[in-house]
Amino acid sequence: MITVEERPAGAFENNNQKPTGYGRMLRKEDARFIRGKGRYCDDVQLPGMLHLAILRSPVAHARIVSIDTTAAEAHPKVKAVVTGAMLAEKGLAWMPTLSNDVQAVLATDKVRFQGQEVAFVVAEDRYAARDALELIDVEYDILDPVVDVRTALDPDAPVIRDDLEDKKDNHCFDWETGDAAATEAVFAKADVVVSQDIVYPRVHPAPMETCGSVADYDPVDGKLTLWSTTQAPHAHRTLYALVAGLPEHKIRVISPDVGGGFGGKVPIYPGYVCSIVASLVTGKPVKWMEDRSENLTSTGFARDYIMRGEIAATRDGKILAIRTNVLADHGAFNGVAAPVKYPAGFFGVFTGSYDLEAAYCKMTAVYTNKAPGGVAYACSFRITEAVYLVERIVNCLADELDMDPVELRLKNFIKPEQFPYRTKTGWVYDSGNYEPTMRKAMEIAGYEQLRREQVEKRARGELMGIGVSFFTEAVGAGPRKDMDILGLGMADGCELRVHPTGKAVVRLSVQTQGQGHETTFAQIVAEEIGIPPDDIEVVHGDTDQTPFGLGTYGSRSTPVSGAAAALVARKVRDKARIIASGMLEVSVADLEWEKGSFHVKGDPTKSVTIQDIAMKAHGAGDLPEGVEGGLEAQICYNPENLTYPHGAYICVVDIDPGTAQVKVRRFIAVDDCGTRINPMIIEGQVHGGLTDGVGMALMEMIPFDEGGNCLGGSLMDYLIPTAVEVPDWETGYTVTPSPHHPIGAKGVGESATVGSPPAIVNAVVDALKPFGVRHADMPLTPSRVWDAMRGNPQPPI
Ligand code: MCN
Ligand code: CUM
Repeated sequence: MITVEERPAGAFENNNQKPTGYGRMLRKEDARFIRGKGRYCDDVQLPGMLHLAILRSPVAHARIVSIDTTAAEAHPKVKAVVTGAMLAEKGLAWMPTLSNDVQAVLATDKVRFQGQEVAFVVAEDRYAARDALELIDVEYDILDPVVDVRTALDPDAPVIRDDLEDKKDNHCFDWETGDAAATEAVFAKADVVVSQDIVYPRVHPAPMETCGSVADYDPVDGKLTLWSTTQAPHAHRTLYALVAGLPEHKIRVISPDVGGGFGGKVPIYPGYVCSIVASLVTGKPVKWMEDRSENLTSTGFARDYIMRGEIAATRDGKILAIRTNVLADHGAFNGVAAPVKYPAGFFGVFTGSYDLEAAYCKMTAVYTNKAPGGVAYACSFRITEAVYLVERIVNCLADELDMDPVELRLKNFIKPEQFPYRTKTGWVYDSGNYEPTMRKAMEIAGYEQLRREQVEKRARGELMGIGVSFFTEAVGAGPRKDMDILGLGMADGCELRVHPTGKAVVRLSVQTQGQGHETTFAQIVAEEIGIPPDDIEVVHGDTDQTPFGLGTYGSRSTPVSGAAAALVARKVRDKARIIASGMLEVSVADLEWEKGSFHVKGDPTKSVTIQDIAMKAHGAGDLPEGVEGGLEAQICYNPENLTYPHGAYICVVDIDPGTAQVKVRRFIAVDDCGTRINPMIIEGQVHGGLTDGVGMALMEMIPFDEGGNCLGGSLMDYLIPTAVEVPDWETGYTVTPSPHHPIGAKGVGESATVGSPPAIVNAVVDALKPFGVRHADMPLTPSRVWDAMRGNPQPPI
C-alpha cells in the first residue's frame, strides 16, 4: 500500500517504541484473531444446547392457508416446532422494529417476502433441525407480488401491509426537507439546469459472519442470557424487555466477537427472538445461526433508492440549488433507517460540500414484497445515497458547462470561514476546510498529468477515465434532544477504573465488529491519563459489564463513545491531581501534568506517576479531605452535535474497449476525520470502505425477478470484490478537528464506502465520454458498460 502522510505530532517518539497515546499501533485484538482465538457467536457451546432452524417462505407474497407440523414434531430429534399462530397466542407474533414499524417474528396471516420466517424447529442438532423443516407442510394461497417500486403505489397494486390498520396502499412514509418554493424560485432564474435520473441499487452488507444468537433462559432465577451478533447490545436488550415482557435487569445481551457488521447487524431479526422463545419453551439453551443464503436473502438490505437529481447553476459555474425526488424501496418491513425522527436517515445532507442558495428533497418510501430494506450498510444512515446523488449531479453539471469537475467543486466549496455552516436543509456542519483536502488529493494523483495522459490515450482510442468525488458526512448520532431510537436517546456511557497497580479497565457501550476499539479506546484513555495502552483493558459488548449506550453504527463510536472515554479519563485525572497534591504536599494549583505524572511546578524532580497515585488511592493512609478512595469514574456523554468528516477521492479507470471490463487502476483517498487516534486503523477502515465502494460501483446488486424471487442469494450470484479487483490504495489525510468533540476527533468508519462509489462511476462515465455517455447506473458490470458504449445504458431496475 502506498501511504502519503506525515507522522502526527506526538504520535510516537521513535519507530521501536509503542505510542503512549495516539499513533500507529498494532491492534491489540489481532493477537487473538490471527491465532484463531476469536470467540464468535457460533463458537458458544453450552451444555444441553439445542439448535434452531427457520422455515422460510419460498414465495414473495401469499396468504398462509394452513401449516401442518405433525410430521416434523414426530422426528425423533425434534424438541419443538413453533408457528406464528402459537406465537400469536402469547402476543409475540409481531415485534417492533428500530424504525417504529412492526415486523412479523413468524408470519401468521401472510408471507410478505421470499425468505420470510414462517415457523421454526428446535432439535438436538443443526442437521436434524434442518431436516425437520422439510417435514412441515405449509399451504400457500399465492398473491400477486409487488416487485417494481415504480408501480407499488398504483391504485390496483396489492396491499402488502394489510396488517396495519387502515392501510389502503403501499406507502411506507413521505418525507421532505428544504424549501420547495425557494428552490423553485432559484431554479427559475438559473442560467443552467441539469437533471439526471440516478439509481442506487439494492445491495447487501454481506459480512463474513452471518447473523445468529444463542439464547439461554434460566427458569430458576428467571434470567435470560443472549449471545447475539449485534452492533447495539443495550438497545437490543431494552427492545427484548419490551417485546418479551421480561424485566430488563434479567436480560443480559452479550455481543461476543463479531465477524463484520457493516450495519447489517443493527436491526433485531426475527431469528434472535425465535431463539429466545425457543429457550423459554424448551428450558434449554438454543442456538440459531443463519447460513449464507439465508443471510443474503432475508436479513436487511441497503440502498434501493431511485433518485431524480436536479441542479441549477450560473453559466460560469456557481451552483445555486439542488433538488431531488426520491422513490425508496423499503421492502416488506421498515427495518432500521436511522434515528426515529429521521425516516430517511441523514439523506438531508444531499447538499454536499457546497454553498447553495436553496435545496429541496421530496421522498416517497414504499413497501414492496422484498426482504426489509432501509438497513444501514456502511452508510452513515443514507449519506451514501446522498453523497452519490450530489457527486454525480455535480459531475453532470461540469459536463454540461464543459468545466473541469475539480474546478467546479473548488469554486463552490463552503469556505473555511463559513463554519459552523448551516445547510439549506438545516444541518450544522461543525468544521471543514475543503480546498486543502482536494488539493492534496490532486497532488498525490498528479491530476494535471493524468488529464494530459487521458488526452493522449483518447487520441489513440484508449478508454481512460478520471473520476472525482468530494464528500461531507454527518456521523456521531447524535444529540439526544434530536435523536432517539424507540425513545432511547442517542448518548453513550463510559466507565474507567484504575486498579491499585496502575492498570486500568475501560467499559464502553459501543461494540466493535472489526474496527479495533480494543486498541483505539485504550489509546484515547492512554493519551489522557498516561497509562500505556497495553495496560488498559477495553470491555465492551456485554450489557452486564458495560454502561448503557446505543451501540456502534453511523460511525458514532469515536464521536460519541470516544468523547465519553476522553472525558471519563479526564475525570479520573482530576481526582488523581487532588490525590497527588496530598502526596507532594502542595496545592492542586501548583501541580503540572505531564503525560503519566504530576510534578510540582518548577521542580520536575518532585513528581508522582499515575501508578503511584493509583496505589495511594487504594492504599492505607490518609487521602486529602473529601476524597473517597479508589480511582475511577463514569460518565454519560450526550454529543452537542454530529461530527462532519470530509474527504476528496480521485479514481483512475481503464476500460477494455473489447470486453467493456472496467479496471480501477489508481485510487487516491484523502480523508479528514479530525484528530487521528490510530492512523493505521484509520487506513484499514479506509481500505475496507474503498473495497466496498468498488464492489458497489462495479459488481454488487441484489435483483429480483417478476415473481419476487431474490436472485442474489449466493456469493456466486452476488459478487463481492476481492484483492484482484482493487488497486493499491493511495491514501493521505488532512486534519480539521471537530470544535465540539473533546479531542477533536470525527468518525471515519464509513467515509470510504460513502465517498468512493461516485468517484468510480464518475471515472467510468468520464472514460465513456467519447461515446456521448452522460450517465450510467451502478453496478457497472461489463455488460452494462457495453450497453453504455452502444448508447443504451438502461437503469438496472
Ligand atoms: N478512528 C481513529 N481516529 C478517528 C476516527 C476513528 O483512530 N478520528 C478509529 C476508531 O477509534 C475506531 C475506527 O477508527 O477504531 C472506526 O471508528 P469510527 O469512525 O468511530 O466508527 P465506529 O467505530 O463507530 O465503527 C462503525 C463503522 C460503521 S457504522 C460500519 S457500517 C463499519 C465500519 O465502522 N463496519 C465495519 N467499519 C467496519 N470495519 C470492520 N472491520 N467491520 C465492520 O463491520
Ligand atoms: Cu450505515 S452501516 Mo454502519 O451505520 O453500522
